[in-house]
Amino acid sequence: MCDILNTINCPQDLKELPRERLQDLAAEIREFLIQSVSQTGGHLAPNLGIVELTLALHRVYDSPRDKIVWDVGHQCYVHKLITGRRDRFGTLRQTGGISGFPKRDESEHDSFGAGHGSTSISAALGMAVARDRQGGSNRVIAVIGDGAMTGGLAMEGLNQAGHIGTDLTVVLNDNGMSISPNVGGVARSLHRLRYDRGYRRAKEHLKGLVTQYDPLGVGSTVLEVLGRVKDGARHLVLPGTLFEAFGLDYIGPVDGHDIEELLRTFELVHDLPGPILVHVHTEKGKGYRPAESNAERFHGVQPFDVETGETVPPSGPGRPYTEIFAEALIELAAEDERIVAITAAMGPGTGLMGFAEAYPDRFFDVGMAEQHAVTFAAGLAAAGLRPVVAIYSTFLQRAYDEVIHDVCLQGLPVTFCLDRAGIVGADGPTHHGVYDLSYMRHFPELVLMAPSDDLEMRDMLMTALRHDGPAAIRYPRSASPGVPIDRPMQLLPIGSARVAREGRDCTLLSIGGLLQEALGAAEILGKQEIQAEVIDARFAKPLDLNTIRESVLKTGVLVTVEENALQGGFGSGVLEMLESAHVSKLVAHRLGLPDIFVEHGDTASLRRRFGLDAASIADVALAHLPGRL
Ligand SMILES: Cc1ncc(C[n+]2csc(CCOP(=O)(O)OP(=O)(O)O)c2C)c(N)n1
Repeated sequence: MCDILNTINCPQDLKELPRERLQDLAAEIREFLIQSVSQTGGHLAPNLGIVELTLALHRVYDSPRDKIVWDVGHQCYVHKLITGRRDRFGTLRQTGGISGFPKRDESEHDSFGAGHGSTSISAALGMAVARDRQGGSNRVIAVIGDGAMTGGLAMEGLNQAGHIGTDLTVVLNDNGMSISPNVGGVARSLHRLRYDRGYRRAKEHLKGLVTQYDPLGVGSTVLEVLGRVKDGARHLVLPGTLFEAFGLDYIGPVDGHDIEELLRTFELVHDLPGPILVHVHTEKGKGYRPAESNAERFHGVQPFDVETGETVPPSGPGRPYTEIFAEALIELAAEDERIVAITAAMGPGTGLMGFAEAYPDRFFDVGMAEQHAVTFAAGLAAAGLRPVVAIYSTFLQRAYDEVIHDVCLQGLPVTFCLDRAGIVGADGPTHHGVYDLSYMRHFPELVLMAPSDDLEMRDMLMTALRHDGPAAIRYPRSASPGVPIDRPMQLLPIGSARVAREGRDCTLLSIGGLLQEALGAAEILGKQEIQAEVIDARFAKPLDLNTIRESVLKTGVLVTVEENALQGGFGSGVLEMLESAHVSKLVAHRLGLPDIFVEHGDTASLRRRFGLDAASIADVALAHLPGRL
């Protein structure tokens, strides 16, 4: 089935393959990807769409000497397959296995790590400038999707690339989709380019022009001649003016599933000087019908049945916090017209599509532009609305300054809903949301919360939206404990913790979803006649000094539990507070994530590894009891 693919162990093997066999190889790769990702889960649709493009790049360019920089990096599976990782592909995203993203320490062909979007042009430009300074002659190619192109960072990269003018190729992989259909002015103009009949007529006209310039048909394709046609003629017919305004030469659009056209294009571009943008049209999910008809669902997918495309729904009592948040938001929005919701290209992931349907004119997808999302929200709040910015914890890192400078410093009532806080599992270190307690805890004015169950999630959202200032709620990817929603939402007193279980021997103080583990630890300790007091902090800021002080003065032993980096995290905050309050007679231990980047893998195993499960918490508490130290 994979007769050709099995012979490709490095890009050189690909170069030696007869050109006419490349299309067959593409078909084998698609089949391989569908089968393999159906077992491991992963980013299927983006990879199915980029098979021919990846083959053409590796055929024409000379990796690792030439640098191919993947934007976001979720579309690097084909690249991994042909750069020596086919045999390990079954371990994709599994504990100890290969990563779902490019990683510099995984292969010399992964020239730059990624996971977050819009970085490729800046990184590739850096490599190009370093090459120039070192007298090198290698080529540098950034491959960026139309979704990632909506991020400001991409525009900043283009701006400098045009200014510097060095040799750099930007390949725009345009499939009309971010995770959902792409949005915004750039997307609209790319869309027009794809479907506008006037444009297509103009392209035909160009063919005529080409014949005039090239009557003998020496270079027979439009693209070959484009490189030689005078600028003026090109401007007449090609609406690549956005990129040309930045100072890049524009070539395209090219059919991204026509391997011959791709090869001819890159063979031409390979030797052209200066910064060039090659615009490639692809279809997300190409070659697998369920993914073609629902590219959004197959953008990133859990293991699925190849025949039907169905995934196995997660089992267990709880529900995703995302869902609980989304329902509560719709309820609250019904009573308060000032509430509006913002996503940065993550409508489905953040659960906001129901809100978008219920209140289409109160929903804003701003593209992959977290910084803009936050300052846009600040503007909305400054003018009287109550914006909710729903962003994954890891992506809000992008907007650190905007949260401080535009929101908190002005005390504006923006609610940040940080989904996927904590360990996220298979996506790994670029996506774990394990820094937000650290990076938000020191913002004056901000109220920072984390729910431990379904009811708290709802109460916190109401509390945030009624608070006359900035507030943030961080919640995990893992399911809630499934507490029945049997009462209306309630306002929580700002900065109030809750004693979840009384005890006298030690205090287990947890924030967020790990409360269940802390309660589990208390059960284990109870069997050994040790009475642990368990406190659900609820607020990481402001902290509840009275409740915490009272408990530790009683027990003398404190264990803090958080799914966040220990550095500057929740536990650090508690110890700082106790020190300021001169509570010094206690034995304290902080549980959380150590000062390393946590790899990808199964969430439960990662929690165990870092001591965040009930048994480990109980062990730590035991070890710190008087007489046991
Ligand atoms: C800064 C940032 N925001 C959001 C995301 C989540 N995300 C991952 S892929 C993606 C869409 C990418 O679309 P595009 O660049 O067009 O690539 P395609 O999947 O279409 O190949 C988004 C929004 C991210 N990775 N990084």
